[in-house]
Amino acid sequence: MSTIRFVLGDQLTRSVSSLADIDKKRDVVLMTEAADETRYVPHHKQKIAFILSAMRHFADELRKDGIRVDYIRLDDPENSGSFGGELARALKRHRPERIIITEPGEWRVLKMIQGWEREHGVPVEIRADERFFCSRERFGQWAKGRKLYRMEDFYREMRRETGILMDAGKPMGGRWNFDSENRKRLPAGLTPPATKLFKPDAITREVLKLVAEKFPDNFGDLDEFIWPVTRKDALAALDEFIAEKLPRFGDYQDAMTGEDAFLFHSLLSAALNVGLLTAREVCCRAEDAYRAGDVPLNSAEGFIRQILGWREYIRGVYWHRMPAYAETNALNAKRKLPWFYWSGETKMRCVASAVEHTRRFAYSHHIQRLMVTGNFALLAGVRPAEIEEWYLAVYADAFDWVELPNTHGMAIHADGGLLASKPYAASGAYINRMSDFCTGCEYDVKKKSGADACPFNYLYWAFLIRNKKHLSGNPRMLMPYRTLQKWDDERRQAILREADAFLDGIE
Ligand code: FAD
Ligand code: DLZ
Ligand code: SF4
Repeated sequence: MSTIRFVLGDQLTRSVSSLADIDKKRDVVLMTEAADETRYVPHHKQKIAFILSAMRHFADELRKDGIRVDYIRLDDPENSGSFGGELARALKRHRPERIIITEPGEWRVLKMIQGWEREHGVPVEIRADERFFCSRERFGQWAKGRKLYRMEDFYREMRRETGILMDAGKPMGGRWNFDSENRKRLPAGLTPPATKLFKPDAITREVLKLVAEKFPDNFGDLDEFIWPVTRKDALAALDEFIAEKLPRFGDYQDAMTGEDAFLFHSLLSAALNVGLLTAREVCCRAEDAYRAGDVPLNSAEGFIRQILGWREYIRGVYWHRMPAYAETNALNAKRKLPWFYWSGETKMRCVASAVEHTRRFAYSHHIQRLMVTGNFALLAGVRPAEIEEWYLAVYADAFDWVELPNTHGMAIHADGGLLASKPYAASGAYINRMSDFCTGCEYDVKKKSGADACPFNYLYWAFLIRNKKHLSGNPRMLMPYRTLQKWDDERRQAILREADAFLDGIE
């Protein structure tokens, strides 16, 4: 039976389920650069270039393996611009008896694919994406009957099931979690090793030119293109991370500095999310390095928890709760996204630095995303859909299944606490403790109010006052609400006025 095997831009794994049983003589792989996909949010230029270059390299690798690939380029004059349109054209060219595709990473695309059989009159088999440790069904079993989902519970089950970092049924080192040892500020004099960057080859250079011409007004720079676009390069990035950075990953996981966007982070999320690496091989490499005595346990565990724990958990929540998940707005957040998320023009040095890293590299690390840009959006009450679109657009690793729960649930608490037990709201003191941003900022992190006070300070208290009904009963929020209780009404009103004046000023 001849088959079209449709491979999407984030399915660039030779063992992806849609290619598992390919008949090289009769089947054809369809891959398409689709204008609709490049513009459903205003993607960072580097994100588009990364995906298109990785797709073109993957198509070449399949061809070298003797597989027939029908690859449609963005600038092909016949290109209809959509997955459905390109499938319709491919059906005329190849007249297959069926279509096989691995389930996509977005609810929006899944709905599209589910309509194809009816639309095109050809059987469509949608296969599970087996590149994750936890299937959608397995997550459903775990979530069943739980009112609240907690990553730590899920993570322990994943450790038990996979045996990763386990010894005779017990967690290695006698503890599940070494998070308390992973909160160090970067000490003066410690320079993180340079991050391996990849010199664009001819394919990437051609894509960079195409993106520069077709998307001149999109956010982001193309000058420093940092992403591995082949499996070979992604494996080299993994090797280098394990050898050079993983040993200190744990200690400085939460640290931030304006001097270095990458610190001890792996920069592997983009390669993982498009399929150049698998989660299993990355976790196994980290575990092996620990077993060989090359990295301490707090680093190996801290890193593995991000992938085996957070990444799998986030995906589980997405598929288990969509589409209703995206619709909630538990804190009734209504403000527009400030323009400085795009321009970087703000006196808040921490925010300006996160936006600068984002613009240069389509990257900022987790704590910048969560505790700087995410925290600001939470405190300011930015409308969920607007801040979610920003995160989906600006990061090379951003796909809906992973971006949405991280933003909607973890960063802005729009799911009312389904995913995180308390909002990640913080005043300037947290940012000051974990970074060097406040030194040299025009605002004073020690000041609680006044024109030169750190805006995170009064925004934090105003956020708590505004959301008292929703949050004061949360046992993890008792401390700040006890403090607030000691304030008289006039003081609370003054804070609200100051916060509103600042936010209105931005608008
Ligand atoms: P490292 O710090 O080296 O971590 C190792 C790996 O762990 C990452 O490569 C990633 O695969 C995984 N990981 C770590 N934290 C998470 C997490 N919370 N959820 C899922 N995987 C995780 N990650 C994305 O891959 N795509 C996104 O679109 C995305 N959007 C985010 C939006 C917000 C508001 C927040 C707070 C986080 C978001 N994250 C997202 C999670 C995390 O910030 C990135 O995975 C990480 O910064 C990628 O950099 P790294 O590869 O250097 O990660
Ligand atoms: C994000 C993206 C972009 C920018 N371009 C393409 C593309 O040209 N072709 C493609 O197959 N996929 C692209 N993607 C990823 C999709 O938008 C979407 O996230 C995935 O298909 C989900 O599995
Ligand atoms: Fe950010 Fe406030 Fe520190 Fe300035 S003082 S860098 S605004 S936390």
